[in-house]
Amino acid sequence: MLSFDLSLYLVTDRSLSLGRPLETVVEEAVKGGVTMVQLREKDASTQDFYNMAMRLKSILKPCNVPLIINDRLDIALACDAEGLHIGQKDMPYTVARKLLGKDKIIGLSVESVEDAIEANNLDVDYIGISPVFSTLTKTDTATALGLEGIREITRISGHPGVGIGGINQTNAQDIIQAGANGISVVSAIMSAPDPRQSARQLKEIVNRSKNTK
Ligand code: TZP
Ligand code: MG
Repeated sequence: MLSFDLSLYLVTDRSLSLGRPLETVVEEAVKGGVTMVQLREKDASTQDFYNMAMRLKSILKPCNVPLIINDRLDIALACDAEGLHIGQKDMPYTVARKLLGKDKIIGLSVESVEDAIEANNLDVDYIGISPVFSTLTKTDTATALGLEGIREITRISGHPGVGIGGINQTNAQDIIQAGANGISVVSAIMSAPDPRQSARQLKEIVNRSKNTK
């Protein structure tokens, strides 16, 4: 499997990019230190999603930043992305692994301690712990887990974990100190006036928090 770094994981939503092209925001974010990118564009047509994936791939490949595709196994295969991120109600993990092969990264969202216990039976590459805090970016989430939830899940999980939901410069440190290997953000970068600067700040906080853990 490819090596990867969950420290600062950008999840896209082009509707939050303040009119700037998705590619520009992602490129700036990578210059600021983003370590992984997940293409998550829920309302895109298959063709638009595929085209966006190919464009992001050409930006990310030279920087050695893995491109992970949300939910759409067909698109992950079609664009030979580095991986796939699935939720509890998406393609079953074992089927996704069979189709993608053992060399790809597969991440799974867990929304409870029970989900995390079940994920221990699967050789997923990481878990997305979701949502840590409630967020306007995704309103159909399970109940927010809070820092206590992150602590419990990272304690019992056998997989590296990244927190998602309502994370920004004010609380990134708490997420790492609660045991996560990284933070995953949408609006804190996609909607930032300066995505490069925002990514740089978040990365510094994560690195500093890891060093003092
Ligand atoms: N999954 C759980 S919360 C969320 C996703 C995709 C959205 C997080 O967005 P933000 O803007 O970082 O709170
Ligand atoms: Mg999904």
